[in-house]
Amino acid sequence: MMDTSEKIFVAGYRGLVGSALMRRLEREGFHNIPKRDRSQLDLGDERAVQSFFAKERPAIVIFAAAKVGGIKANNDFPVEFLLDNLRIQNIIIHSAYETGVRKLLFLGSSCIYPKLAPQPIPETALLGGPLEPTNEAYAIAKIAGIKLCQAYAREYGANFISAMPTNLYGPNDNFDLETSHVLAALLRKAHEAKTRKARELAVWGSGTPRREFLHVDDLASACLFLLEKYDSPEIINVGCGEDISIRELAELICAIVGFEGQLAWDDTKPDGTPRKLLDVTKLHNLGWRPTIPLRDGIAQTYEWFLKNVAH
Ligand code: GFB
Repeated sequence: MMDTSEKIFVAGYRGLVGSALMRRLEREGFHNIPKRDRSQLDLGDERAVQSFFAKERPAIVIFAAAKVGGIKANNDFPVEFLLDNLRIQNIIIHSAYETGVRKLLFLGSSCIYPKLAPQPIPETALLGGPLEPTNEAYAIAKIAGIKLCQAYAREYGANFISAMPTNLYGPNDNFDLETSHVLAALLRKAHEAKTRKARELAVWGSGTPRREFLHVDDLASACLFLLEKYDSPEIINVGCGEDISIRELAELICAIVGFEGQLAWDDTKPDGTPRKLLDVTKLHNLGWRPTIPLRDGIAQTYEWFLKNVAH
């Protein structure tokens, strides 16, 4: 078991992933968790981050800080997705090495894999073919982060590991329709369509792409599991092992929200990669399983949305 008095720094602690990690760590009894919000510590400011690490000397770092977004934001802002992510990950990984961090967990994304990777996607598919163009910039930044962690492990013996989560959702997700991922966007759209008594709900693309969705509390549980049990620089996938089509997702969300109108498909918007289902054999063999069924997770996230966003 990990020692709950160890100092853990969660970079990006207010985001979807970071806030789930904070809930989980606090529940497990960890109490030595330095918090700095954006106004106190700019993770893109190298000197500020270095002096934070030198002063706080965390034993463990979880890297959950990133510029993220859905298919449209990724496609519209490749410069920011590449530059901001490279900058913050380079600064934090290097500072962690310099101050002797015992273990670092870098979080990547399932979009690091080739557009036409074999399905379900094994870890060995990395760099086996061209990337999906809509999120190439983000994927390249995340691949660079993986490679930097592996380089610190190989060259300097650092215990820097990397996990690749599938598409995530849950409390503190981004519900802005221009920049959000599909699940949060459709929850909001279905809620607003129901409230306005609209006849139609606009869904992007063709509805045929397939995606795998993991509740962020399950990801937080997997992260703690990996911090305890996994010490290899080889990447490891984190998913639930099942995917659904965007059409099925939209229908499920409408049923949960109670919107009874029609779906209207907007084919001016991109589909992105046709399928993205992770092969989670490696993590399953270590003994970890998710616990939150998709329907329950969406219902719980809708409750959170009603209390915190829609009010
Ligand atoms: O979640 P999403 O934005 O990103 O879109 P990706 C998934 C699918 O849902 C695409 C469709 O086929 C979208 O066209 N979709 C339907 C919608 N309606 C909507 C909507 O209202 N909003 C959104 N956003 N999508 C992201 C990457 O890819 O996945 C990131 O861009 C990251 O880099 C993330 O890796 C996990 O799954 O296509």
